[in-house]
Amino acid sequence: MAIERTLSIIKPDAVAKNVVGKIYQRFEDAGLKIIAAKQVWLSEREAGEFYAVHKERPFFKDLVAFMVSGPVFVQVLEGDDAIAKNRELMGATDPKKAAPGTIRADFAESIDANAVHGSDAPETAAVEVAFFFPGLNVYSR
Ligand code: RTP
Ligand code: MG
Repeated sequence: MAIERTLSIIKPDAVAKNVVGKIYQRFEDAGLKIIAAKQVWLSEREAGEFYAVHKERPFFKDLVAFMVSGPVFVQVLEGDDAIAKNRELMGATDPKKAAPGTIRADFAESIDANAVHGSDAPETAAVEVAFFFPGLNVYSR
């Protein structure tokens, strides 16, 4: 399996719930290394740019409003099959449909306030990592 990097965001609801450490523990227990991390409070412009693929979707406005409602923690996870592994740890987008034991099943309230974001493919992971950590390849090792 390939060593990959993926972008993870702990969204405002989970930060407000004070479960950042519990979520980090799940990444580490699954063998994913947190190779970069920072807390940021996104502007509307940044959140809109980050989720630009969803610009035409009916939920876009609510999504952006939610993502700027408080600070988030952004991290790069590295490990074998990191993109799929992180998506598995996260669970389904709607926490009501998320498998038991996943982050969203355990910590999320609704499809809007769903605790975490994770890149969904190698192409989006590369773009999203560069969006938040432009110097990463230079400085991480
Ligand atoms: P994310 O991008 O945040 O990791 O979530 P995801 O891949 O599981 O879901 P995605 O389809 O990319 O949607 C991005 C975020 O938009 C909100 N959403 N709301 N009301 C709705 O039908 C709806 N669908 C999506 C969710 O907060 C989702 O995380
Ligand atoms: Mg997505």
